[in-house]
Amino acid sequence: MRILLSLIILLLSQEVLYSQRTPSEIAIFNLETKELIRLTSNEFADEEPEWSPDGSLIIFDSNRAGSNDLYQMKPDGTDVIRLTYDNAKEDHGAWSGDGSKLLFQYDAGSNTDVWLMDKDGKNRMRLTENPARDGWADWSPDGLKVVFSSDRTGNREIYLMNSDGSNVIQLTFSNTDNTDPTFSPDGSRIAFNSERDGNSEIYIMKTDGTRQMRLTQNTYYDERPDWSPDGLNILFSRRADGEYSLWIINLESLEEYRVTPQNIRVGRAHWSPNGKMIVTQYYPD
Ligand SMILES: [Ca+2]
Ligand SMILES: [Ca+2]
Ligand SMILES: [Ca+2]
Ligand SMILES: [Ca+2]
Repeated sequence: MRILLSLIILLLSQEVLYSQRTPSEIAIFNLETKELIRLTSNEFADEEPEWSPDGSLIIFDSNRAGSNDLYQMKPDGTDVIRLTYDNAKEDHGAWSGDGSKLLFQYDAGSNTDVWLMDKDGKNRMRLTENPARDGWADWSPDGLKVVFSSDRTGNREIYLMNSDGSNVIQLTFSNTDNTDPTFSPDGSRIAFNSERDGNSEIYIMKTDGTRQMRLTQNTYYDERPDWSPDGLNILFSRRADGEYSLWIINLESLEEYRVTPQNIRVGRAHWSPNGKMIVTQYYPD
């Protein structure tokens, strides 16, 4: 009887977990062959993958062990290692330029903050301490600065701080949501998305917040920019008619094209260091 009861409770708690996040997988899309290779296969939400700077590892987050945690694996999907172990929600991992550290978002239930840790999960350190939602963080290539998004003024704006959490500077002032900031490979600019012009578009700016420039202009929801390793293009997600696909825009010509076929449902994505592949969140069903 007790075993049966435990089983029912387990099934109910699993049901709650499933309903929190849509089941998804991590996959690699080859830009040359257009082949999609699936790296995970389970009923849990595997999300937000990012390739390590040397190409040897992929970090992602998953709720496969109950609470959301960060994991690493090899780019062939083997050697999966769990990096965080507590009941809080850890997600949105980002590699430092030298591959030694990870930024992540930590949510213990009340709000989220930006934390960092060594790539093996050791030496956790809190960078923001604010009742607002702070997260979506990315490093400058030299590791000295961290850019992040926070709703501490009421809507999400982009902020820059030193990588020890000191000297926080607000970069955007638009009264609409601005998020997903990411540094260019040469460290001179930051790409982000903003809803200031009606719906979400991709923007770039200098790292002091000046020279803000819109790249996309359409009625679709454009978000999650990621610079190509050569700095010439930006990969982003576009939601049209409820479906996400990946697009690339050229920074010189502003010409844009669809990367993934319309029948492949994808989410947040990042370039491989050699620029030939993309690792992405993928929805098989
Ligand atoms: Ca999964
Ligand atoms: Ca956790
Ligand atoms: Ca916070
Ligand atoms: Ca748009």
